[in-house]
Formats: sequence, structure tokens, C-alpha cells
Amino acid sequence: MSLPPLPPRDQLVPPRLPPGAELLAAGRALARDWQVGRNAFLDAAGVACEADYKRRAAGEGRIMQHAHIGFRSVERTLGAIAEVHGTCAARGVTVDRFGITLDWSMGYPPAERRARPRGTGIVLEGPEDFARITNAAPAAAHFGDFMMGLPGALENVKAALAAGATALGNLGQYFTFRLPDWDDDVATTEATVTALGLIAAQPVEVLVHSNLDDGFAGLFADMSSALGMVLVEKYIVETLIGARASHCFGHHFTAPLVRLAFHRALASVSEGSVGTMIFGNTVSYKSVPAGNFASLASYLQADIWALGRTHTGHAVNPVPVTENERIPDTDEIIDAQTFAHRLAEHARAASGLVNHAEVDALADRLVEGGRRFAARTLAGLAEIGIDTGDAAQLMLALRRLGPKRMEAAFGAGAPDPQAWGGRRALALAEWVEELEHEARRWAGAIPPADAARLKAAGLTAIVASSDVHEHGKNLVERTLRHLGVTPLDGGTSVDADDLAAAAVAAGADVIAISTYNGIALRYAREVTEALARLGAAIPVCIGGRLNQIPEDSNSGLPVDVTREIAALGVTPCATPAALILHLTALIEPTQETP
Ligand code: B12
Repeated sequence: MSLPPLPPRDQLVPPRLPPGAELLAAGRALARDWQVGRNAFLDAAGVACEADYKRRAAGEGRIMQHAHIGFRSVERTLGAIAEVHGTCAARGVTVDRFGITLDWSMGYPPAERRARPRGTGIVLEGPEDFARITNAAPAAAHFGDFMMGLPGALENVKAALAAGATALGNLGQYFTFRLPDWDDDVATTEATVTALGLIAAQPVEVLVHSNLDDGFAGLFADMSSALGMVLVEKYIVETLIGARASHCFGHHFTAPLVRLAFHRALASVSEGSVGTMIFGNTVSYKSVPAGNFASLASYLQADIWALGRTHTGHAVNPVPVTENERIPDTDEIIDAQTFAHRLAEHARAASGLVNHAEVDALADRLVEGGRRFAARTLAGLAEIGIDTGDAAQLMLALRRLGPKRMEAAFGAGAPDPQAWGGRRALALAEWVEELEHEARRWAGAIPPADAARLKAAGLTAIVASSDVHEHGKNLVERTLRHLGVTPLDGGTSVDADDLAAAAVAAGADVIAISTYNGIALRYAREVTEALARLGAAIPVCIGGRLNQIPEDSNSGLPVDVTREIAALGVTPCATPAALILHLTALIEPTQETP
């Protein structure tokens, strides 16, 4: 089979990228000064690292629990860790580990952090702040988001190691995340590979965590490509770098069959590895808390069954049921942890009822497709001159290729131009099915006369996202396509001024933005200001999570900014219907639409 053409080598790996071996050696040299320290968790558990603790719990068949803390203030985070751990312990519930959501400004090199815009997470000033977190309770601290995979990786990793954290990530983010106004992906690669060298040289096992859904897995249309990415990342981290990879999945995996099968497939390709956590299926939270409890039960039960069958060391992650509304509060985290503990007691009794034949058949398909994807990826990149034995070259080439081009070139399924990924999926990702269904529903909801006028008008809309969240953008693009409006790709994590310039250059009729990171008002303002500077008056529509953390906020929680956005002259869109309405208003009205 002939593969679609790949970009020339120098586009993927610029000559100024230093050799991976040099970066790894620099990282290893730093291990003389930066080594894993002790903390409350390691002392209380009497272990050298979290991997040892996990192996012990897995041997006992115990289901471990992971809680995610997403507050902005250090004091509030410390208080929440202690309260969640203490209250749960008093109820007989063990919270084994805490995930800390660092702020995206922590992704920049330290000297630049203060001047950069803040997001919704916590800012830690140095090793002492990290140590306050790792000593807040006798539970493992997991630093994943905005640690590794970004230009500030090395400083963050040094501080976390010194504080005794032994599960560090998030390699998945290296492949997808882009910080605002940061275009130097060579510097990002240098920092990440050096940090990985430092981790590999530690005297105790440090897990290199990768949340697949944060990386390409959330964007591959075929789930077997996601498993293939596990193999590619394991090759990078374990074979080329000599550290230990630890994979996490879950956000986008809803059906219990799919969760069970993906876990089974992951276990079969991860022999000897210990997992960090199985992430909550946050995309299934679409209801009020009472309804979301059903989604929580559905995915947790599957994870408990999966771990009961093959304990991979992963903890389960009961996501609080308010997560789709806002960043959850402490009592909601405690409720979710208590719920998970009780469910583990119930679920074990029911595990014998599961049809493992169906699970194993899907798992086999994922493994087979994943192996094909990984082998094709490495062979295809070698063919265009990438040194796949050089971690830095391989990582940067993958990052620059991106999930769509990777899947089209190396996916396991047969080529099919009609399919989402350009190939027939071995196991179609659930989010693709759902988005396609939603897009048809929104497009089908407009009156036929309006639909016909819209189609005839030949409008173009430039569609972009302000951050890594891409599904809203995908949904809008697909909906527009069904309506005969041409969607132009304005990019993901695109800077506001670049988007405005692209919209003007393309002569777009409308700009459609999807935003999620608690920066909606700032971003909308920046786009309108950039348009004004360019003397353009293109209408702007914005949807997603229309909230922002006020500068003077005590709670650190974002507040709704819909009205302020409207006051800028930008159209806030709760759903695609508002954008469609806007587009129909742009074309000549008829009697059907007064
Ligand atoms: C999937 C998801 C992710 C995935 C994204 C995968 C991907 N590549 O797209 C991953 C795992 C990567 C992720 C990462 C993060 N996430 Co997230 N994520 C979600 C989640 C679960 C779903 C969002 C989504 O895609 N929905 C699917 C879309 C299609 O549906 P919808 O959102 O309901 O959109 C509707 C409308 O809004 C509208 N719409 C959307 N956009 C647009 C645009 C236009 C023009 C129009 C007309 C309409 C429209 O269309 C839909 C149908 O009506 C939400 C929680 C939730 N359940 O909503 C959190 C959430 C959005 N994430 C959040 C956060 C904080 C993050 C992180 C910063 C966390 C972290 N520290 O790592 C990172 C981002 C890192 C970064 N670099 O920016 C927060 C945002 C907080 C806030 N602003 O209040 C949320 C709300 C979770 C929470 N409660 O904390 N996330």
C-alpha cells in the first residue's frame, strides 16, 4: 500500500535541534544535584517510590484511589489535600494519591512565568512549594499537567523530584499542548528530553506518566492508533531513554466494553509496567449531579472489574459529579471518593457476570492494530530520514506531524477518504461517533428554507480553538460542512492576533471560536482588538466554556462572562444553534425568517 506523502525531513526536524544523546547526557549529569527526596507519603508507606507501593497494593488486590485537586491557591490546595485524605480515612476510605493541576503558566521557563497569562491551575514557586504539597498528607503526589512536555519541564521536574514525587508527567501533553505565544517547539523538546534524562538517572524508579487522552489519543479516530501511540511512547521512554513509561487513559472512553478492552490491551503491551491511574470518563458528564452519578458508576464499575481481572497498579479516578459545571469543591471530591470505595465493594461481586470473550476480542483487535500503527510509524519516519534511534528527533517529528497526518499515513485500517481519519477504523473512537451524530442533529434542526438559502450563499467561516480542547471546534466544523458553509481551519491553541490575521487574509465571513480554559473574555477581547487594528469588521461568535477567573478572585473559581462578551459585540453561543442563527442573519432575510 502506498502511504500519503509525508512532509520533508527538515520540516519535521530542523537542523538546530541538538542530538537527543547530548540532551540525555545533560539530564543525567544533573542527577548529581537533583535526586528523589523523602516526603510524608514515602515515609508513611515505607517505600522508595510510588511504583513499589503500587506493586504492593496490586499484589493485595486492593483498588487504589486517585483524587484530582484543581484549585488555584496553594493554601487552598494544601487544605483540600489534608481534608480529603483525613475525612476519607475517618470513613475507612483510602485516597492513595492526589493529582495536582498546575497552572499553564508553569509550563513556561521560570523567568518568564510572571509575565505570562494565568489559567485555572496552581502556581508553585520552587522546590519548597512542591514539598509543601508532597507533605500535605501521607498520600502520593502526582504532578502531571503542565510539568513535562513544555518549555519549563526541566525546572519543574527538578523541584518535583526533590520533593519526593515519583510519578511525573505528562508526556501526552508534549505532543499536543501549545502555550500561548510560545512557538519554539525545539526549546520545548530540549527541555523535555533533558528532563527525561534526569528522571532516567534517578536511583529509584520514577514513573514517566503519559495521559493518552491529553495527547493524540483524544484526537485519533481509531482507538487502535491510541494503543499504537502507547507502543511508540514506550519505545521512546524505555528503549531510547531508559526510564519507565506509565500510561493513563479514560477521558474519552465511555462504554464499559471499551474501557475493559482498552485496559486489557494496555496490560498486554505493558508487561512489567505499573500504571498511574485510569482517568474518569469526564466527557460522559452531561447532566446535573444526580444524573452524572450514573455516569460515574458506569465507568468506575468497568475500571474496578478491569483491575480485578488484571491489576496493573492503576488507581481509579472518581471524578466529582459537578465537573462539567465548574472546578469541583472539596466536599464534592470527598463524596466521589466515598462513592468509589463503596462501589468497589459492590462491583467485585458482579464481576463474574462480565462477558470477557467480547472484551478480549476487542482487546486483540486493538493490540493488532496498535502494533501495526507503531511499526508503520517508526518505519515511515525512518524512510524520510528521521533518526528513530534519537529520542529528540523522533519526538519532535511526531509532534509536528500531528494526529491527523499520523493516522492518515500510518493508521492500521484500510484507506477510505470518506472516513474521519482518512482510513476505515478498526475500532472507531466513541467521540467521533458522537460528534458526527450531534453535527447532523444541529444541522438538521434548521428550517429547510433557511438551510437552502445558507447553502446557496457560499459563506466561509474560520473555526479555531483558543486552547487544547478541540471537540467543540470539530463539532462546529462538521455542522457547518453539513450546512454547506465552508469551514476554514483557524488552528488549535491559536493566538488571538494570529487568528484575526488569518481570518482577514482568508476573507472569512465569520470567525467561530471554541474556548474552554477559563479565558473566554480575555480571548474575545484580544480578537476584537486585533481585528480593529487590522481595520476589519468580521463578526465573531464564541462558544464552549464562557467563563474566566476574575483577577481579584478569592475563590480561584471561574465566573460566567457571557454578558461581558456580548458587550464587546461578540456573539456568545451556548450551542451551534446560535452560530447558525447568526449565519442566517448574515444573508438576505426571506419571509420564512422575519
Ligand atoms: C474532553 C475534555 C478535555 C480533553 C480535551 C481533548 C481534546 N483534544 O479536545 C483534555 C483531556 C485534553 C482536557 C484537558 C484540559 N482540560 Co478539559 N475538559 C474536557 C471535557 C470533559 C469535555 C469538553 C468537550 O470537549 N466537550 C465536547 C463539546 C462538543 O461539547 P460541549 O463542551 O458541551 O460544547 C457544546 C457547546 O459549548 C457548543 N460549543 C463549543 N464550542 C463552540 C464554539 C462555537 C463557535 C459554537 C457556536 C458552539 C460551541 O457546542 C457543544 C454543543 O452544544 C470538559 C468537562 C465537560 N464535561 O464539559 C473539561 C473542561 C473543559 N476542561 C477543563 C480544564 C481545566 C482542562 C485543563 C486545563 C486541565 C489540566 N490542568 O490539564 C486541560 C487543558 C490543558 C490546555 N493545554 O489547555 C475545565 C475548564 C474549566 C473552566 N473553564 O471552567 C473543564 C470544564 C473541566 C472542569 N470542570 O474542570 N480536557
